[in-house]
Amino acid sequence: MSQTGKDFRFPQGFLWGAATAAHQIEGSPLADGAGPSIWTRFAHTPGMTLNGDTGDVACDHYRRWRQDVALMRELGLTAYRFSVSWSRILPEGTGRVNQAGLDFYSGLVDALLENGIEPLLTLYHWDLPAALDDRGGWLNRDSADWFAEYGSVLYRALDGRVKKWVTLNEPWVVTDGGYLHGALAPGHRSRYEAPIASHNLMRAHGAAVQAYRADGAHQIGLVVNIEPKYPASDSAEDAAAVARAHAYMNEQYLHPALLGRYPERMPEIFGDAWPEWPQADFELIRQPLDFVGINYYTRSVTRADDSYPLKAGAVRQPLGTYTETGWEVFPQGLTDLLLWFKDTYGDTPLYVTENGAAFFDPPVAEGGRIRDPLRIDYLRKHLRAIHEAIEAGVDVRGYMAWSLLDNLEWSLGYSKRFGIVHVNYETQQRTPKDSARWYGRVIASHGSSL
Ligand code: LGS
Repeated sequence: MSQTGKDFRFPQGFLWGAATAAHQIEGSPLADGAGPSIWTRFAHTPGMTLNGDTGDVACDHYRRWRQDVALMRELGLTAYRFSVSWSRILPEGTGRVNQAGLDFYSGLVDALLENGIEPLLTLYHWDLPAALDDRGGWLNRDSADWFAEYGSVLYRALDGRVKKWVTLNEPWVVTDGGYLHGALAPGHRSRYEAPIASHNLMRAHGAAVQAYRADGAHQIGLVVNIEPKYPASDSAEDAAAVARAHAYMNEQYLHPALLGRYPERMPEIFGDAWPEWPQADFELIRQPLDFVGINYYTRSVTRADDSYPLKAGAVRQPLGTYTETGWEVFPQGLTDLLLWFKDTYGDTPLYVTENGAAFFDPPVAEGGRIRDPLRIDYLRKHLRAIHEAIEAGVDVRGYMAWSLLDNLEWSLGYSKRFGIVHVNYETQQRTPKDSARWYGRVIASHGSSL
């Protein structure tokens, strides 16, 4: 029972996990025959990441994975979401398979299963093989075939041991960061490229699901980052800005995947850069999904402005609480989103596949303790928000905290710590923060102690 007197027990079989991604934790990007990815290249381009931080070492998980699985077991996790680095498996992106790459993930999956931890495997968490970027990357329509080929190699090697597969992580971020605003690899800035990259990502998603139905027999889904948009005022301009921002971020990928069409406002946002798409593409994109994963961090209070090309921006809340990355803590938004999803798309099973916060953590205290009460507060409030949605009838089946370990936050380098476990980047020592111990107790009580 929690301090509020309410019992927050979660449904039987609810998965309690933590999430990571290959480029952010593994290190050794070129080991054992792997090819470079766009992130290896991007991070080694001067000026692209804070302090020039790269993923060359990261959390050295590629060599310390056994210890990391032991840590997960110690915390009592029942699930672990990780991603596979495509260019470890196919160094040129297509064609020749690198057995050593498959062996690495196969060993990891076996160790998870031996410890009673269910693996959730993400095929694409942003690290496209550099060889495929040289062929146009996501701007090339062939990318759908490349991705299905890569998926099939993994399905044949791991399906059965892995029973939950994710095609793409956050196609919105891949496109907005990688092709529209250029802050993420491959660093393009083009209103004309962005819709094409998005569309090909979704074609690739569809092709990988299709391939899974041939080569796999369990569950596959898509992970999107979505955030509710609330109007900054009651003006008609702000209402229109909210509608644009909502279509752009929340519906641009879910609509084609689940309804087989784009939201109507897309041409309004992209103007003459929005192409006419062949109808057959939507038949490929819209494949029956076994689940959808939602990554939730914050909300946006939105107003009309002259930002390009959306003409909508976020307004800082004077009374809000903000994390170290400048994102407002707003747990109610997660309940709202889960209810919105059910209303809009129906009863597809959902997982919260990422949720968490970067806060300034004090140094490791004597006895190896790290007090991070703000992170505990963040996680508790969001878990309660999920519980509220479940009580209201939304089928949420699991929760993955972002992240298991402090890690490489893309262009922001090692400056932001999201882990429930602290990583000392000099020694690679792992130290569970108070939040990790707290989460372990929540898991042991099935949520009752929230
Ligand atoms: O590390 C990433 C986490 C951290 O925060 C992870 O690899 C991604 O999948 C995911 O995008 N992550 C993340 N997203 C938060 C996005 C919030 C954007 C709010 C922008 C407000 C100005």
